[in-house]
Amino acid sequence: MTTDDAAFTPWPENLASRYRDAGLWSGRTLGDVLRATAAARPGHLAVVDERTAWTYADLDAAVDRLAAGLVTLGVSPGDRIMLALPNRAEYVQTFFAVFRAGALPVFCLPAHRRAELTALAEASGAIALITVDTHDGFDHAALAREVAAASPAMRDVVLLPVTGEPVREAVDFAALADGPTPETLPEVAASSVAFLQLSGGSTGIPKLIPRTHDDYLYSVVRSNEICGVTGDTVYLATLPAAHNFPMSSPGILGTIAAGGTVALTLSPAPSAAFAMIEKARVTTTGLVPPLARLWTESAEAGTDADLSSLDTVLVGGARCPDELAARIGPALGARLQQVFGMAEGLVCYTRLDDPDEITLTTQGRPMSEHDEVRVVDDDDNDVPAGAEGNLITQGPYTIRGYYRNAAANARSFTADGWYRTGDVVRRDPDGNIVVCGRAVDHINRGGEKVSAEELEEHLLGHPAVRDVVIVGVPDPYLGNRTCAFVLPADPQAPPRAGTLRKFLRERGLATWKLPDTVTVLDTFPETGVGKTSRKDLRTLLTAR
Ligand code: J2J
Repeated sequence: MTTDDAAFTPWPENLASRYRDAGLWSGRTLGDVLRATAAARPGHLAVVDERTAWTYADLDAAVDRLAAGLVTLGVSPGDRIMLALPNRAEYVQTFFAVFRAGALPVFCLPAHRRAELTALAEASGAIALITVDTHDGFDHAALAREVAAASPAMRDVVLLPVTGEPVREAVDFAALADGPTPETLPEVAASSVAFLQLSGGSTGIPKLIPRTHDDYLYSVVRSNEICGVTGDTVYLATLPAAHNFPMSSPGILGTIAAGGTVALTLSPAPSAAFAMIEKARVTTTGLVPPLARLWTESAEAGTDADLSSLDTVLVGGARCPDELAARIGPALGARLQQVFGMAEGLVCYTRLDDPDEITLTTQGRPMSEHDEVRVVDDDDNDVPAGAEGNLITQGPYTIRGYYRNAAANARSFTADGWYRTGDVVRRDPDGNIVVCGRAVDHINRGGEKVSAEELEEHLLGHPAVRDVVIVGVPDPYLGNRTCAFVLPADPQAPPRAGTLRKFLRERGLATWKLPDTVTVLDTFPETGVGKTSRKDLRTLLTAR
């Protein structure tokens, strides 16, 4: 690995001054936003989960105490801190505290396991991991210790107890969050990197996405305008809160910027989520298509829960089938808003006053008039209007480079810094985008992204596997399911699906990445180009 890879690639000066002059980059930090809302409406309910309810005054003070605890622990401005927390009120407290300590949260998922967390620790150089002791029957404390032991830069593991058992060898969250109100916290510049988001379906060195306070806050405030978020909004974060979608489209941060209420559920299942909608009078939420289908079917079958407060349901993360799009609104008694976004930046929305034909069949248009999008062929030439092509983009909240990853930057950005989304799209005359597929990289499994290459590399480590190709196959529920086509080392003793899944689990992979099916073949189909191209093979196997 080279040591001089840039941690952050700035916008070219002409664009940066344009965004600043237009007032898009406001010079405020995410920590400032919470401070301002807490001053404006201290008594308003800020965050509610299954067992906690905090006003803005409560939240603001809790954030300050935890920030002070982090500073006392030795956290310095610019440090990276991994967060792998379930959707609880303390999650919101924690990332704001890390912001106010001047450090950078690395938004990991509670579903991440050893393979992912150690790779993220190495790529980010994180000095601490904040996680829970147990969640969903899994021992996160043991995992955290394994990750810390394997990560030289990591000094501390902070555990948020769920069981109430004292946790040895780790810093106790409650003690850390219970310190005195700090005299001073570091000054944080709005132009600095606020956090590192994760790119879906990364292979090898994880692609970490550095987002600044200025650019992210703009995306959040603009999302609020388009999604009609106000101080009366109650937003339900039911997807894992670390994802860019529930964080910012308009999400938790949008709601806090507007002075609304954030509700969180540990589980997105209709039973848990519908109960919270009724309890907190939720108005707005964001769902991936498989979850939208589950909720829709559940509501169509009849529910006792009172969903009448629900006003807007955002659906995105993967292509929402037109058939499902038409059912969501009527079933849930809410307006559907499609969102096509990415943690690297660009977010497109259908508008609340769009006619049905747009809302139900397109993924919307860029949220900012300063977003620049092009649809190009493989040589980066613009395709004719309305034709399919690769989407590339630049704008006031789209990154110009990944965090310390020159190889990924060379692949994912044009020479003049436009981001190659990897999405194949077409645009209608009004600029509405329809997502047609993916050109590269990952399988979109119901909104969670799976890297075919990463899985292939792991499976090649199994002695019974001579060769393997991972393919995404259309699935009515997930959009795509993950299929492994395997050539066995010994045709008399082909590996079984269960064995391979167990093997991947033991290698420390998150469950959503395990292949849904394993098919053993004698040979791979000929690609007709002599040399075996995995991409061609994937195309062939998908066509099967
Ligand atoms: C088809 N594909 C979509 C959609 C994302 C809001 C909403 C989603 C994300 C997200 C996000 C899609 N139809 N409606 O960050 O702020 C696929 C595309 C895209 C990739 C990005 C947000 N919405 N996708 O999903 O970083 O392939 O962000 O490039 O996780 O998801 O994934 P991610």
